[in-house]
Amino acid sequence: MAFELTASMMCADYGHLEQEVRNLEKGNIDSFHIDIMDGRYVPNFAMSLNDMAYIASTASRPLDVHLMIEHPNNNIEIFLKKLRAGDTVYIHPEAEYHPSTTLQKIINAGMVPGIAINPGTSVENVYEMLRIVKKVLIMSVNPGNAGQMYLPYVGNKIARLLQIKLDMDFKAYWDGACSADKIQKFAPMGMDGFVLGTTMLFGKDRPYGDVIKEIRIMGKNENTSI
Ligand code: S6P
Ligand code: MG
Repeated sequence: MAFELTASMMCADYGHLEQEVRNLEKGNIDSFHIDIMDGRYVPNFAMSLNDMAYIASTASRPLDVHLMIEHPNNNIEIFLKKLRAGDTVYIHPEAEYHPSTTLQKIINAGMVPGIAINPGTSVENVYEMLRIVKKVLIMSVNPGNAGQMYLPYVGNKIARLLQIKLDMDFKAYWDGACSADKIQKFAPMGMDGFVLGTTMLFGKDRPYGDVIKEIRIMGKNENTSI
């Protein structure tokens, strides 16, 4: 089953950001994952508006913007006007009083609406929103940092979400500590894509194209059903 690979740009080399974008595109990455943090919703600051806007102006592939900010509804327009139609914007439902209002703003701006589900949030909590969104980002680490350990209790929820997905109109993506065994297990189960960070893609001293090609092959190998 085909699946998408997206590069977590908070892990990229900021001294050569344009070159990083070019090399990733040459290596056939599908999209660029942009982790925006406000130091409140998560205890970190990673990327911000200008980083996102620069990559949007440089990349020809889509952006996948993961907003880890409180009350995105208050200022989401600032982000939306720097993006291109077809880019994805994920919000965290817990960070918003009325997440469906914010999702509607994303839809109205011509972007793809998504929600990110934290490890401690159950599928039931966000169930109605699954009818509105086109993408669900399943956090397999607590949001805020790259280079963390996978939280194994998330595995049960993923299987359930992939089952629900069969009757709804969203795609499911993995975010956090994505390793070879996760791709081998969850791609054949129906996971639509994976965010690649320090675990598999960045800082490996290997051409991105070689790593990406290998990952695409390993995702086809096993056949596991839900
Ligand atoms: C975490 C963030 C993620 C990370 C990604 C890094 O708050 O949402 O997108 O950047 O998980 O990957 P890795 O392999 O370093 O965990
Ligand atoms: Mg992310």
